[in-house]
Amino acid sequence: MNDFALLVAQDQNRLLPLIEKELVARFQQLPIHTSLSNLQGAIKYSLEAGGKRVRPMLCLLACEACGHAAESALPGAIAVEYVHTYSLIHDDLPAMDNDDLRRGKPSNHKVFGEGQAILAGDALLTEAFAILAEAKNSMAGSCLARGAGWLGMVGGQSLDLQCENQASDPHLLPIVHQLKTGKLMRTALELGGIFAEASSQEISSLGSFGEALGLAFQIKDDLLDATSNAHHLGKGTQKDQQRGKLTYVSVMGIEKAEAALGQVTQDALEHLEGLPNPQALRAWAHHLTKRAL
Ligand code: GRG
Repeated sequence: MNDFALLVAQDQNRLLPLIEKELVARFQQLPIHTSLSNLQGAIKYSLEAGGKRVRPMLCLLACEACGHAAESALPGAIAVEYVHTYSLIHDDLPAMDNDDLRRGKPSNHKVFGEGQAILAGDALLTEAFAILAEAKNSMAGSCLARGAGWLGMVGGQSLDLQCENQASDPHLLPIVHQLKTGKLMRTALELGGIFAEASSQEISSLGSFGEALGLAFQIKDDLLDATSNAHHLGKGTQKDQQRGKLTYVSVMGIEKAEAALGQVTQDALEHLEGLPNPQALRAWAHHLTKRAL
């Protein structure tokens, strides 16, 4: 294990139990009416399906990077993972990417039906804003709305759908990725800074780091989609290629996509200069862009 992987593993051992406990806690109670147990089951199914928890980890580490205890950013970490989980449930639906497999298991709608899957996503999105409202942090609420909404992830998903049905302009590719993946990653980092009560300069640096890291993460995802198999990744592969979707690999080939990944990662790292305690975030940037899953 290299030094970066060791640091990442230490962070995971320390912080993942905290995240896992809080993630399901809000959906653990008995539903008001027993008929709601279907919705509860659909929500818990996706929350407990074993995601990497990259966004909540980065949120907590951003808080520490600004000199605050990670625990203070827990509402932000949970809210961002709820939004991420909703986006994956909706992304797998037949009207979107139509994927039968997610995280090595049947997609939410394959188990619970399309209606329940849509509602599980809706409930997770709503709950994310409830957490931030309960934390009485309106800056956090508007930050999440910007990252998740029509000028962020939802806008990116819309542009992605639009690109599928027309001869796509390769120049749109970084814009789709920046919105679809980069904006929510930016939000995860900014929320850490907001809960740390960091300066606006620090929050902005964290956000720029997050957005660049999101783009790197997506380029890596394109590379993994082109070069791995479904069994290894736990989701369908080469689907982008089959659907004629623009990806970094389809636009520039594997070698240039790898070079772009290196460059964007470097850009991301530069935004960490000047933060009080950036070592953990630096290690995560290296770790995520070298990941095999
Ligand atoms: C449906 C509104 C709406 C948005 C969907 C996130 C997204 C937008 C689509 C998912 C498809 C995709 C490949 C997005 C790029 C971001 C990405 C790599 C998501 C997967 O994130 P991971 O690897 O997932 O962090 P886990 O399973 O580890 O949580």
